[in-house]
Amino acid sequence: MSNKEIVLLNQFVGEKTELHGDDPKAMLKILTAVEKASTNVHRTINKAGLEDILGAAGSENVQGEQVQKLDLFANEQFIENLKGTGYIAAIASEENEEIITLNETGEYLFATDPLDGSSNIDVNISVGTIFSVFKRTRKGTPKKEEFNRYGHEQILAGYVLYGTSTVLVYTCGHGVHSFTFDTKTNTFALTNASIKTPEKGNIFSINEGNYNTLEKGVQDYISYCKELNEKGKRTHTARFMGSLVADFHRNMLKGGIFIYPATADAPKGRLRLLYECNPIAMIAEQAGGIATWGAERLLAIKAEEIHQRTPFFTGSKEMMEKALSFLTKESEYRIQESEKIS
Ligand code: AFP
Repeated sequence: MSNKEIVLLNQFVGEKTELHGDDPKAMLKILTAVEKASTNVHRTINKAGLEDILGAAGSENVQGEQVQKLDLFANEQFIENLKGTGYIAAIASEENEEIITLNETGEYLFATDPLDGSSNIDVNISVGTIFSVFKRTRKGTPKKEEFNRYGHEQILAGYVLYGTSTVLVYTCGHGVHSFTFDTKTNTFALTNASIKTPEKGNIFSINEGNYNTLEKGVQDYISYCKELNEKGKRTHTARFMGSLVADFHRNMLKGGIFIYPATADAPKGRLRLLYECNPIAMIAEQAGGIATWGAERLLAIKAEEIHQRTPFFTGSKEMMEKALSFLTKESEYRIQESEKIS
């Protein structure tokens, strides 16, 4: 093993102020809180099976999904640590129907899915935390409507992937940087600055269990991915873990496309705009990829409510362009949404 120079997350954020927007001090505080919360989540997830932390907590969240004990633990960690910064006015979390006020004088809003993919925890598959930060446009008691913002207004977006190692990835609009958790020192160290996703790729990630309920354009794209080349060999490979952060992270590094379109069960898509798709879309764009809801840039959508869902297509430029070329203009959902944006 080589002895390369170690740059810790707080050092990187503190020193490279030009990469951290208008208020680098606030970004440092917020990212340090995210680091602390995700360190606790990492430790607890790693004890899954040994302690009574697996399984359902016995309630449903606002999406009607079974809340897992670890969902609640992760939610508490982010709330507690962000409260301590003084910078966050309110949090919109997947786990809470209403926003949670942290500090009325805080200048920022935080949206999060504290533990995405949590239905996978019991079977030891990677999960993630996804987060997004907006600057407030008003002062005083935070209101839920303040979260109704365009994705392109995010000033910080990121995720933590609790995988074979735990990795924190973020952008403040000046490149995507990733840090790996060192279990010996309990710190996150820089492992990849200014990540760029390959322009081409061959991984397609979609839940094909939904195939028969998908619009024809998406079905046709899936068939295209399954075509063989002139030598009779496959042209693409399929990967879908059911854990957005893990699926996206792999595709960003290797080149691929992730699709969660509208389905019969979820006519507006399954994933949440504010705290799943927006942050991932900002990372995707910053890495040189594309993110859309099917017709236009995802970051051009203005949220109408905190738990809003959206269809989501993101990935490497060439794969995305090909996929979008299959989508017909006739999709009713797309026509309605396009009208709202234009
Ligand atoms: P859970 O957090 O309920 O496990 O959902 C995970 C998720 O939001 C996202 O991470 C996956 O890509 C997607 O749902 C999987 O949904 P399907 O089970 O419908 O494929």
